[in-house]
Amino acid sequence: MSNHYKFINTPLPYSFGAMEPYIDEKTMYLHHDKHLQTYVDNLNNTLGKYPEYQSWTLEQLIVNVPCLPEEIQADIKNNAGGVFNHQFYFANMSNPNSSQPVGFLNKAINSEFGGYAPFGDLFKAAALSVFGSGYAWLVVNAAGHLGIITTANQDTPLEMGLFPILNIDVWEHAYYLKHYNVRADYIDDWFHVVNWNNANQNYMRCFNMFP
Ligand code: MN3
Repeated sequence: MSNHYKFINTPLPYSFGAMEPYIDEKTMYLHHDKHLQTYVDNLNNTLGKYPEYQSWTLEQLIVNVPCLPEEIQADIKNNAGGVFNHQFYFANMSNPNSSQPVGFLNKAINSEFGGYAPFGDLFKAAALSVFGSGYAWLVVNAAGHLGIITTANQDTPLEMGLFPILNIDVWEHAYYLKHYNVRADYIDDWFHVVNWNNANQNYMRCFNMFP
């Protein structure tokens, strides 16, 4: 995806059915081609009327919302956030595997959470605690430590000065077709499709360890 206007909803690097049986093909299709597409379209429509912001990157738009004209602030916040959060979510998935955290991120999870299992429990509890629509995130904070946070709607960790490593979308559209109202089952299934290599690369990038 180009990182400024006109934003493009690039195809997923895997098939819609690639996360079966944990995340179903129809959900992946609707989530990417309909939900994410709508955020991309809405963002482009708004920026189409404001050429002065068309060179801004997605991240610049998100962190500089207060600098934008008041009449488009909510629009940009929701839609740029929606594009960022979904790109991040899809990039952090890979074909079902039983893998666990790898590399430097694995070491950090072990030292800061006491291992993968306690981390998983905390992350699941956070994802379950989101009231309404939102996300749970693994982030690096300003002190360089890992943390688990939740965000509402299409808010992002960027505007909080946090560096995102991994996220799970817990809006109902992310799981309702397969898991109905049982978000806990969706979270358990999602752990099978986490792309830990990508998460580790995010972590390394945060500390400039990534080539
Ligand atoms: Mn979503």
